[in-house]
Amino acid sequence: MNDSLKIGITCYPSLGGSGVVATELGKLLAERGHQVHFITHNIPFRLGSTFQKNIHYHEVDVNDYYVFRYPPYDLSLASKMAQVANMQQLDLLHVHYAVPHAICAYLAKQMAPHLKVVTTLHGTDITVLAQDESLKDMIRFAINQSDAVTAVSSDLIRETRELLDITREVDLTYNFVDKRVYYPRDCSQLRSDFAFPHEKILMHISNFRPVKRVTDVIETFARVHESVPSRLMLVGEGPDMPKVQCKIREMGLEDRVHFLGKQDEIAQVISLADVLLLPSEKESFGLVALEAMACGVPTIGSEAGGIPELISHRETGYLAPIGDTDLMAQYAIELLSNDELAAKMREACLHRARNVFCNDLITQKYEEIYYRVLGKTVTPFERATCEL
Ligand code: GMT
Repeated sequence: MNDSLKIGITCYPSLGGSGVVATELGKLLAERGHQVHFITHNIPFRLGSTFQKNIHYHEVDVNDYYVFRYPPYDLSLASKMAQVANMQQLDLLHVHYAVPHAICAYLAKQMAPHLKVVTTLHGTDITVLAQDESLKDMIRFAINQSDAVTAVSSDLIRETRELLDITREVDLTYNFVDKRVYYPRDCSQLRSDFAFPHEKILMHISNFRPVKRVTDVIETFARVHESVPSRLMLVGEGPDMPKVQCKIREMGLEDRVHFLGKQDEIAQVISLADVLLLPSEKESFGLVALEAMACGVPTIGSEAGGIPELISHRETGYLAPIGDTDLMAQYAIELLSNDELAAKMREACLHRARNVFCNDLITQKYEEIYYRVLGKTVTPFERATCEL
């Protein structure tokens, strides 16, 4: 290891792609010899509870004194960040999701002036929260005060600049997958529990929030099923679930749809699918489509946000305008009724995931940003090479 760092990481530990990316990054940095300190209100769910070398966990306790109508989580977090930064002599704090983490980091820095702050924007912290006039100025302030800012797609960088009128440099750091975890799993046995051999499997995985447009998944599936014998697997849970169940009943598809609820072994589950559907209204990147790609499964996605940077149209999946379920169904039928095309796309998926979005490349990019903000010149270390 050339120059190991002490890095604090704050993220949402129990939900969302931002927490997944932050935790996986922390694990990879620890493997590369850095000391990683998670500062969160719970153990990040992807961390697991087993001892891991170079990984430390600092729990944020929130004071709930009776005069508080709302326990001041943000202040407790900022205070913990500063304590850990001073006690452990952290070099930097990497916060994932601007609200409230970037502003808490700013406050912590006032109490630990040596600390550098790197903020990663993940999507809805800008596309939804920066539209809220009561938060907008604070988000802009936190971004401008960070020593480095990264965003998970070029589209998110564009939207951040437009919405917040920001001119500062923002580094592009795509989501990534660990190729040791995300690869095509053998699931021929398991598949027979869900579909007959002649049937295809379409899948959707999300938190079932309105932004995911899960009812578009049902409409698309209904059309596909008219031409191609198929099943739909829905993975995840969230507020739109009752609406989705209602739509499935209305369309008479109950016996063709399987609800799997929340699943941890995503690589295993995705490997069951022939195609993933991601018709989101907003999606700064679409981590789940990358997870699918790494398992050799193409995605039919909307043209929202950063999805077109991830999915190469007609090569690793298809892109359609938001809400155009007719076109999405047409693409699915084209793919599912042509085995040769499906095999070609599968290979293209594996190649793209491993070459463009591989863990080594993106981790190295984050490392370079850390060294830059710390003003450290490091001996050039071996460039990560990602390949099949
Ligand atoms: O998908 C979600 O709604 C969860 C959200 C989050 O807060 O973690 O995901 C965002 O961050 C992910 C990781 O960078 C991206 O892959 C998702 O595209 C992004 N979600 C949206 O922009 C809606």
